[in-house]
Parts: sequence; C-alpha cells; structure tokens
Amino acid sequence: MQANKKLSQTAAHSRLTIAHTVVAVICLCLGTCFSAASNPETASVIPRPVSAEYSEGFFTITPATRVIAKDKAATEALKLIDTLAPAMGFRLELVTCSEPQDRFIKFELSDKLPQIGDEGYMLDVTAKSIIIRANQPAGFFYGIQTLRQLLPVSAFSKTKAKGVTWKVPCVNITDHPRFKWRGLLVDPARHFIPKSALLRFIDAMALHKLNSLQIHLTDDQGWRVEIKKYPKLTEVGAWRDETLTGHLHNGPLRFDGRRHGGFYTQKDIREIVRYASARHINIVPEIEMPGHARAAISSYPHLGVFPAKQKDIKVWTRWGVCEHIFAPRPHTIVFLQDVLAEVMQVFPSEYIHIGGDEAVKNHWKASEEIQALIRAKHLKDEAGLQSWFIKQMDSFLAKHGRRLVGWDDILQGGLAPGAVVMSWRGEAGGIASANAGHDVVMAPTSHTYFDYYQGLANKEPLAIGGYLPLERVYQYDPVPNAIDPDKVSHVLGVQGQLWSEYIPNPQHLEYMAYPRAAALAEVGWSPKSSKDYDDFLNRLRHHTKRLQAMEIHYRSLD
Ligand code: TNX
Repeated sequence: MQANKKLSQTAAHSRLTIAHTVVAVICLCLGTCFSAASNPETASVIPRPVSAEYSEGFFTITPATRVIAKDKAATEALKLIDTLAPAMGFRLELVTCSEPQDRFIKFELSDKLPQIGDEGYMLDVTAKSIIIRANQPAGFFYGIQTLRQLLPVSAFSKTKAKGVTWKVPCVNITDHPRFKWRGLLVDPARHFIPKSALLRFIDAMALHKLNSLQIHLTDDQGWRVEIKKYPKLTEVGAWRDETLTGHLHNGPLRFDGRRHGGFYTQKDIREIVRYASARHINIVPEIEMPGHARAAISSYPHLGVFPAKQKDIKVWTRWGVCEHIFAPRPHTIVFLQDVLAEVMQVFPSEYIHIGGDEAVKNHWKASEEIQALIRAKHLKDEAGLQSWFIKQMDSFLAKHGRRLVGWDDILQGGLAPGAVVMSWRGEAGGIASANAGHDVVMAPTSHTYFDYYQGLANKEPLAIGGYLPLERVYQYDPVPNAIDPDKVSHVLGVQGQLWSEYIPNPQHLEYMAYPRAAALAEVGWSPKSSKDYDDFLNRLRHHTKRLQAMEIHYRSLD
C-alpha cells in the first residue's frame, strides 16, 4: 500500500517533469516567433504594480544599448546586465557618465521620492530610453524585476534565445510594497535542502519581490547548522537513521530504512546570506526552543530534563509533536545563548527566530527538579516558566542589538518585551499582540501553510493534510479587521510556510511553493484595493512561462 502510493507519487512526479519540459520547449520556441510581452495586455507583472500606464510603442534592447549608472546604482545595474546576458547572448555595457546617448537604460538615485519609500521604484519606458528611479538600491532591484517581466518570456531562458527582438512596451510605473515583511519559510530540519537548491529558491523569491526567507534550522528530526563550540550538534544531531513513510496512523508505522541528514557549515551560511542579500532578501534563522529539541538533546543529553534516561535517545525518525524539551537549567540557558551568539555571527538579520511553538510540558511537569525551579523563581506554572525562558533569550538578543521572533505560543505566560510574534494558529495571536503594541507577522495555517494540499488529495502527491488552494492564498488580507486602526502598522507583513515533513526534495519544494508563493507575493506587495483574482490568474497564466523558462517545478494551474 505504502509502496504503491510511493510509486504513484514518483510516477506523478516524472509525468509532471516531462510535461513541464515539453511545455517549456514549446513556449521557448513560441517566444522566439512572437514576443509575448510585446503586447501590453500580456506584460503580466506579478506582483501587480501600484500603478502602470501603458502607451503605444516600444523600447528595444540591443547590444548597442548603454546602461548608465554610478555608485550604489551601478551595483544594481550590473545585476540587470548579469541577469539578461545568458538569454540575450550579449552583455550590455555599463557607463557612468550620462552623456546624451541615443538609446539607454538609466538608473537614477533620488532622495526626493518619499511616496515610494526604501523599496519602491519608478520605471519610465519610452521609445528612446528606460529610466529607473529609486531612493535606495532595493528599489532599483525591484525595478529590474519588473523590467525583466516586461520583456519577452525568453529573457528568462538560461541559454541564448535566438531570433528574439528584446522589446519593452512603453509604460510608466510607480510601485512600492504594501508590507515590509514578505516572507517564506523553508524547513531543512525535516528534509535537508542542499545549498544549491536554496540558492535557486532565493532566485525565484527575488523575481516575486519576496524579501524574507526564514530557515527552520533545528527540530526533533535534525540540527542543520554548524556550531563550532558544540560540534556534536551536527556530528550526531544532523543525522537520523531512517524516516517515517506515509502518515501517522494506528497500525504499524513504516520507515524507509535510509539514513538521512546534512547540515550547513558556517561557510555555507555566509555564502547563502551573501547570495540572498545581493537579492535584497534577509535570511531569518530559526533555532527552536524550548520544544522541538530532540536532535539537540540526542547530541547532548544533559540538555534534556532526564539526562540519564535520555542518554540513548536518537534523532527522531517520525513526524508529529515530540515531548523532549530543553531543561531550563542555568547551563542550558548558557548553551542556547552560546548557540545564538554563533548564529548572530553568521546571520546579520535584525530578526532572530527562536521558535517557541508546541513545547509539550510533560517532562517539566514530571520533574521534581523543574517544579522546584518554578517555585524558586516564584512562577505560576509551566507556562510561566516558558515565558521566563523566552525572556532570557529576548534580553540576550536585545543586548546584541537583535530582535526576538517567536511563534504565537510565546504569548503563553506573558510576552517578552521586545518580541515579534508570528501568528500561525489562526490570527488571534497576531491580533492580540498587535493591539498590545507588538510587531507581528501573519502566518496563519488557514491561508499560508504551503505544506497543505493545493488540490484534491487523491490527485496530489502525498502532503501533510489540509487544503489550501491558490485562490485562498490570494484572498488573504494580513490586516484583520480586529486590529485597532492605530495598531495596523504593527503588522510587518505575511509569510508562507513550507514545512517539509512531506517535502522530500527540492523539486517538490518548488511544486508546493509555486504558484502559491506568487499569490502570496501579491498579497504582500500590491495594494489591497487592486486585488482581483481573475486578473491575477490571467497574469499568472503568462507568468508560468517565466517559471518554466527558469526550470521551476511549479504546479500547473487547474
Ligand atoms: C506545526 S507551525 C508546526 C511545525 C510543523 C507544521 C506542519 C509551527 C510553529 N509548528 O513544526 O511542521 O505544523 O504543518
């Protein structure tokens, strides 16, 4: 039964891959005959810009086109040149002077465009020139992403596209994001994601103007980041003997019998962070505590509540919520702060996520020692102890100029003063926190769990459960009515979660992410007033050709 399911999953996958390849080839051929974006109707920019006024005519990019930019703008301009070169087969020349040129693409740094903020841009395309204006480098980068989408689809090809005229429709765009946190979460703790796949994933995010990638680095099933002071975390904690196949149920569980693991060295992390940063994406590391701690405890049993009993526990091989929890003894606090100190060395992010979710308190309840600790600290109960524990991390991070982020479970027993809350169990936690003056990121299971099925379960590869079709993602509004009008600015934004219990490889990660992440990108970027699902779908149909050209294994539209 399990084997059959697996076989049919694999078969479904290869069908998908073959279908994608065939469609991709056809589209690239078509793209060379008539350039899709030469018609403003099909320019199909995702996420939809705040305003775009198209007019007659085109600008045509040729090898003679000069790119004019200097200083900070030149750094971004080079990214345009780099991204176009493979498909166009030539590198545009960058010049710093703005001598009158016949045909040019000019980057103009401004500090006088308050209406577009730090991430916005203005893009003016006429038959003679393309001018991108921005206050900050990020704005140029997003202007470039829009410009790429205005070009024929073949601009996304990784190899030279022959016979294409690189036309850009004349248009005047003013654009800036609705939210500053436009995020996705990946979960290499459950199934390791090789560095190369993460970099690909970052490229796809950048195209969609997503700017925050949370990496869930530690969990019961694996510890995925090198910590020099505690080498066993990756020597032991990064590997599990085998993995549950299929869902949890009452009958005998089945396992694949294959060792699984991997981790990122600190050198890898620096490379990933640099790569993301060049694409204006902030990497938010997540180190789970006090629950989801089994891989750490299997590496260092004294971190758990019952060290003697736990000395033989192994990295977990199944899914679900595990009761192994860090013991909040002084040396555990020191250990975790040491870990965070190394994490801060390699992740420059202002935001450091400490998890905090699903911390089962059975061990704390059963331990005389922990109960004595609760009394000694004059805390009310285990929830109070969890709150105390999180506050130790909050003040430690604050002392180092960082901000703690946690899942809404950290509301238990009282929120740490500077904490940012990620609302996942619905919106209630986010609403309460925002109204109490805390920053929040909306990530409710109802609209942002991309590990849920995106179609009928019997027609989809095995997923964790749930049902989250594209339209439901698109319809999400990260600002619930129950947030007081003067507290709305505490909603930093929105994030989609790709929990990976049932996402075994990078191709499947892309399948679960796209097109839903494209819908989320529009939720995070475009004004609420311009939301229109049919219009989005029309643009998305064209946009999928770009995904094909980029060889992203997205799920086909229904
Ligand atoms: C809940 S969301 C979890 C994750 C699981 C996910 C599966 C959250 C903070 N915790 O550990 O992977 O459900 O959907």
